[in-house]
Amino acid sequence: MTTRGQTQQFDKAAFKAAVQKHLVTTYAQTVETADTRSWYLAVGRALAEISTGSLLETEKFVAESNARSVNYLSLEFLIGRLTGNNLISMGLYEDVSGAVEELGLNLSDLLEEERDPALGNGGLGRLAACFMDSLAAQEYPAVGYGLHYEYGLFRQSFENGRQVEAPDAWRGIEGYPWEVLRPELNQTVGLYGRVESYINEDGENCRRWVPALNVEGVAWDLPLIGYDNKSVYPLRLWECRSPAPFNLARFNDGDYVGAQYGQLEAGNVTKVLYPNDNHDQGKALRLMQQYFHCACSVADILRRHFAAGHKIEDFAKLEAIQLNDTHPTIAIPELMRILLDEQNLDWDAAWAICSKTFAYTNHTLLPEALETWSEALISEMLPRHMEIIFEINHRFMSLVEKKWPGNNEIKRKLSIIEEGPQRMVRMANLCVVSTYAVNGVAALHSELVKRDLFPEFHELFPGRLHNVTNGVTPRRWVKYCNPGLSALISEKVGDDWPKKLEKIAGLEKFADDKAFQKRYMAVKKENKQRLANWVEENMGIELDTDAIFDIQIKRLHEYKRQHLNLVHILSLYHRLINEPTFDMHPRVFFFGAKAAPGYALAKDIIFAINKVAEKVNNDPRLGGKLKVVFIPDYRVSLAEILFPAADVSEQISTAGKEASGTGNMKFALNGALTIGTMDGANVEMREEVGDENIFIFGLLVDEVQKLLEEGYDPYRYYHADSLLRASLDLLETDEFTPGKPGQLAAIRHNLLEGGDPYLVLADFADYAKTHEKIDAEYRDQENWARKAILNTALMSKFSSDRSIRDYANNIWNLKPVSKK
Ligand code: DL6
Repeated sequence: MTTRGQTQQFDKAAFKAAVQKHLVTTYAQTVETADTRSWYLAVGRALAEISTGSLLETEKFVAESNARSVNYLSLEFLIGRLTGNNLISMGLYEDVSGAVEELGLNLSDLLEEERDPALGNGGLGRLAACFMDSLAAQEYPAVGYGLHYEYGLFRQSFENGRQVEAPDAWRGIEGYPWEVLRPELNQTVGLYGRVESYINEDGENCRRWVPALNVEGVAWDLPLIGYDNKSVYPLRLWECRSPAPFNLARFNDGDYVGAQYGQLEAGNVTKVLYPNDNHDQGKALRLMQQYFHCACSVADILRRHFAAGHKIEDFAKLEAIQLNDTHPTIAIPELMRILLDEQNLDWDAAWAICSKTFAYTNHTLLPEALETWSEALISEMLPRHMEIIFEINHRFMSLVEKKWPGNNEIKRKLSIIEEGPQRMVRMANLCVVSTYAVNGVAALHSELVKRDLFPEFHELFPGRLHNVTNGVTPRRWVKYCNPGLSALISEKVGDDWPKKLEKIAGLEKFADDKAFQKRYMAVKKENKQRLANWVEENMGIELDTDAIFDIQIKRLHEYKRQHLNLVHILSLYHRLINEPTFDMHPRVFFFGAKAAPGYALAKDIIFAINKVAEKVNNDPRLGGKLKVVFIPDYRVSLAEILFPAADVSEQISTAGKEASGTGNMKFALNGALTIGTMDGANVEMREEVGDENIFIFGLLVDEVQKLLEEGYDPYRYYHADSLLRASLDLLETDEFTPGKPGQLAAIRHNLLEGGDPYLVLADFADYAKTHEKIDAEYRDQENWARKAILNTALMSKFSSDRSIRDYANNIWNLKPVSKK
């Protein structure tokens, strides 16, 4: 019907016919009965026909070119809506817009019908999505491997200010138009059972796993469409099903419910995404998810390898496997098991392949996020894998003994097995021991990985620890979400900046150009209006777009310190009411954040912000100067409205706690000025934009550590600072919860009696002072425009294309393969 790429013509008539065909044959609607959603689905299917064809061609092309590939294993891919972004990558946005107009439809309305595939929690999952986009845009052969969750991250609503969670059936009942089932790729995955010894044909003693239960892995492919090229790679998501529809013996005995047990259990494995962010829950079902994901993915990588005619000995030459955090670590003993027990290699040969295949990305230093699994659980569910882990550890301990003879303390620290009442397997240690490269995600984070998390590993394996600073895709995060700014950039630097972000540096010379400043700020104003309209329509709150739009959007976590932001808002409230001479430029504080359902304090913080919002938004004494908006159900599609509308970006984590952040990059690229600590990628952003174009405050990593070592006393700050005291004390009153004092007291309690583990009070004064500086600087609009333009112009380092090139050159040894 039509194909993609610059050299092919879009066949409008054929496309319209395909849409109408899908409307009738796939969705059983007619032109008369179809609603907007049916039209969106039909358009999606018609487009997916094009991309699926290209995906199959690319698979064949990559296999035939004997190219090395990267396999990106991640339990999360927070891809966001695909249709609009894919249209841009395919170069068909205008054409399809015109085609659907001829069908009497509006493309923007259709795009709004798409539900966000929320297959991730936050930064880690979104990073994986940006990386897939950049791999495809630069034609690095790649397959993304993930899970086909039936329910994505929960939907959030507020009831009387409190978070309420609901299931997120992201595919709808009709299914997701972009995905395609690949039945020929099904895999069988074993679980539980026992390991037996046997003697093979050559008289050798061997071990093999006899699983007690098998489940089936069904592959769904989503297209990863290369921007302005002809490559389409698969994002392969595994769904767990029972291999038999039901137990026939039980069924014949009349036990209809019992007969379906197997099926119900298998379906549970990929039922729902775990809603944890930076927290390890250690639940058996989660381990089953991880193993299921790894078993299907490793088997599929081997299938591709053999199908292309390659030998097992060449596996590490042709395949790199990147582990996105420790969640897919069990892929390491799984590959070893296959090499030893199925490919019949000896240990050294198997280890030589395995240890040259895997690389691991660490995304956090927080101890509670470093995964451990009980040895008992692994032994029960994956008995052969536990044997292999013991053997890896045994050999590793000999290496440690050689390096530090007789030093049991170091052995205890580095061992993959943590001794204690219940022995635990440390997945991060297993990763560092078994991979050829380990990387942190920003320069500061990678230094702390070396210095604080893995110092002995760094000594033992020099050169294994790397840094790859994160990045974001300029296609989704500027071109698609900010069309006004995109047009302006193209006009000044040409229109190839979405794939060569270095080009935006060309804007720097316009930073002082008054006419350009005006146009740049006019775009910002339009974007603020778009957000204000959304807020009015969906939340009934009227906003003034002359106010400073100050935005903090990210998962809710104490270390990210939304409560520091809240205490500052309380201080402004206090001052507006009690200090007659206090003046501030009108400001709207936006929040968007989901709290893990079991994280009580995070939920209390959401409740408090909502209660404060109710009051300040309606308090006539404030003269409209202060507004607070908590956007419900924050997700990628809302992020696409929020990032372009921000004047100020809040990146205020306790120094040393945020590995990188990527929202910080999206904000700055869209011209928001950052208020932030010297944490994560903020440090490198400051290097790029210069100290005068970013608002840095707060304690440095070493100061944080020193203060905690010396014995941090939050009361010291509370007693010394009357504004801080007054602000915190408001949380004890019924000011925001009329007739119910103390409803918000948990936060104050955590910050005072609870010891304030993330040093909110220690950083408050500097934070408040820095906000005053922002207020003063914003009043000079030309000065602000200049800084905002420079932020856009100086962000090219933070393109995920650069991150992927760093991985390709320094870790994966991967070359682009361009499909003509
Ligand atoms: O690297 C992506 C992203 C970073 O930008 C964030 O700073 C970091 O918090 C996040 N880490 C996680 C770890 N989750 N677990 N487990 O989400 O990674």
